Amino acid sequence: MQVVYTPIHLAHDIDTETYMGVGVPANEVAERAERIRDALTADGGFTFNEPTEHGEAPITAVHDEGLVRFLEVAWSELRAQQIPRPFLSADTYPNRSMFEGMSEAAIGRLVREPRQHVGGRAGFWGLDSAAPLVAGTYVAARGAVDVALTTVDLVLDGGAQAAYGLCRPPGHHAARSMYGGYCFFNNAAIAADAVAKATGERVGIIDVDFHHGNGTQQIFWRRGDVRYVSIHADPERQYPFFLGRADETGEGQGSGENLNLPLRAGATDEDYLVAVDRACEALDAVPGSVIVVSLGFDTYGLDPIGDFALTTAVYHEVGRRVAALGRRLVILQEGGYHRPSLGENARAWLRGAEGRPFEPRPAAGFGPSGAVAG
Ligand code: SP5
Ligand code: ZN
Repeated sequence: MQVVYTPIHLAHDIDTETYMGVGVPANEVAERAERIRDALTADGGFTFNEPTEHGEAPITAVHDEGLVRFLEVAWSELRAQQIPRPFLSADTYPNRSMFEGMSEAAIGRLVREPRQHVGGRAGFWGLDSAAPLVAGTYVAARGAVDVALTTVDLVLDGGAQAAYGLCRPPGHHAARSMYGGYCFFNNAAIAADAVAKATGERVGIIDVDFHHGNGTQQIFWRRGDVRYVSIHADPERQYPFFLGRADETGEGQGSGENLNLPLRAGATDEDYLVAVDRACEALDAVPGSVIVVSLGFDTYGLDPIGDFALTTAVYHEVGRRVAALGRRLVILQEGGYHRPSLGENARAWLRGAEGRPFEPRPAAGFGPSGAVAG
């Protein structure tokens, strides 16, 4: 399988994030992508490509240009304002209750980017305080978009039946006018929009990250040309809390084009495959030749921030079932934070999608049960 990877992601790395106001070891670290790259290299069945630059137009096709400009200057603003922090996170968010009782017109005028304080600007554009922004974040996020769009090129122009973009930072929490959840630009949404425009066909997205892809849902909420289907932890108990429920189905042209399949804590391989079959049914009903996959491994039983119980073996089966739809696949990396298993899990999924046998590597320390060997 063709893979797209760039070391540019290394520019965005951090050892601490904040969780509910306290510094904790960062989850979304550079080691994640390096682990996956190493496992795919060792497998021998993957061909690595460097991304090509695709410019800003495909980004502003789905994101507000103000978000792009903020991310571009946020780090230098933090430094210029002499706020000594190892990373930027917001001061104040515009909680909707701040404007309670005001008209929608008044709220529309008030909720705007404050120009002079970077902590206020970050509050305006940000979803949460757990997406640390550092000196290399913008360059890395632009690199991840180029990885996604080069993966699209391999599928649309290069004739690949499936290709994998090792995107980092991930993207599915980033909305049209918002970053967050370790995400800055929505790689999968940018890719799906590019596919829709290039082919004139409808596009399906299947999001199998542990978390609901609130950003992707928001971007395509009113669009009839992109169907978004997501399997994720019930937002009653997990991030992003305010989107991802089963009754969110889209509006306008997008009515009926959004399908959320929330799962309980402790969801097993069997539970998961039932949801995968429902997701595949919804995608099978959409005409078109390309499906974009938002691929996360935070569904793994040992993931430090997830609460599902999936094993490495099920990833091979999920890849197989998604490929069985017979569409060309643009597979893009999202989350997954149990570093020791990431390479094996990615390898299993991608081998399944390519119709190759599972063949787990017990020497790597993680067997099909997900248990630590030895
Ligand atoms: C792309 C992606 O997977 N983003 C995930 C963002 C999750 N942000 C919230 C992290 C909350 C960590 N909770 C730790 C609970 C430990 N019991
Ligand atoms: Zn996730």
